[in-house]
Amino acid sequence: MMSLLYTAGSPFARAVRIVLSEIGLDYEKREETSIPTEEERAAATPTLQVPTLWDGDLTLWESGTIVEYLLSTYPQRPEVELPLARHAFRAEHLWRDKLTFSTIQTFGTAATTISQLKWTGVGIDGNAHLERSAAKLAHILDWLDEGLDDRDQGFQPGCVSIHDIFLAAHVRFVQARPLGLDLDLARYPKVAALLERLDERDSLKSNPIWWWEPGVIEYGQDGTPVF
Ligand SMILES: N[C@@H](CCC(=O)N[C@@H](CS)C(=O)NCC(=O)O)C(=O)O
Repeated sequence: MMSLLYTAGSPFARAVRIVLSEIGLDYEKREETSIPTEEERAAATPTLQVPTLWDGDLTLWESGTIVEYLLSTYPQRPEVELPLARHAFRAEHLWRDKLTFSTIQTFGTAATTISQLKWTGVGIDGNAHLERSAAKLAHILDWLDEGLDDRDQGFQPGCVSIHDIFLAAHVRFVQARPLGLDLDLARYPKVAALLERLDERDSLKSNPIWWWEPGVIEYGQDGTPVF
């Protein structure tokens, strides 16, 4: 059986968990609930980050690489109205799709950098790199909104793409933490509509992102934080 190392709060790992659910793959959930030592993380990946996936003899890290592997290795798609994309990138839009995905991942990296620095005592205001990171989020959302055809479609019309899933994971991550960031999604109506539709999907509901701030130790069944 496959095995996934992750933390409940990681948007990169959440996107991988959503893709595993979309394909209908069972896996051992190696959820970290305490901060691992450097050696423990290094045993899983030299990047010392989550997620890491094990499938047979194969060990993969980097969330984009993991989902590319999953989509191409496991072609089965449960019969739902809007299925998960067959491939990560459409052959006829290869470079456009790759560019869009990399840009969404840069959004995730900027967002998690802001988050990780906040919890180690460095806020956005007055920190030039974090101010630029926050500005980056707005520019990327603007560019992504322009790239969507209309309010009824995702990045790959006719299916749910990894682009849709990762963008949802990253944006909802920012909104579920007191980072001092207001993404003002009303300025990006096509992105906002896409994320609202995705919120209703079983795979996202069964892998939720919940409110977190220092002091939250667990959650009630409905996601209410327990301090
Ligand atoms: N590029 C990586 C980013 C993963 C990442 O940033 N993971 C965070 C959690 S959201 C992490 O493990 N941070 C710990 C660290 O960087 O030391 C991916 O796509 O998998």
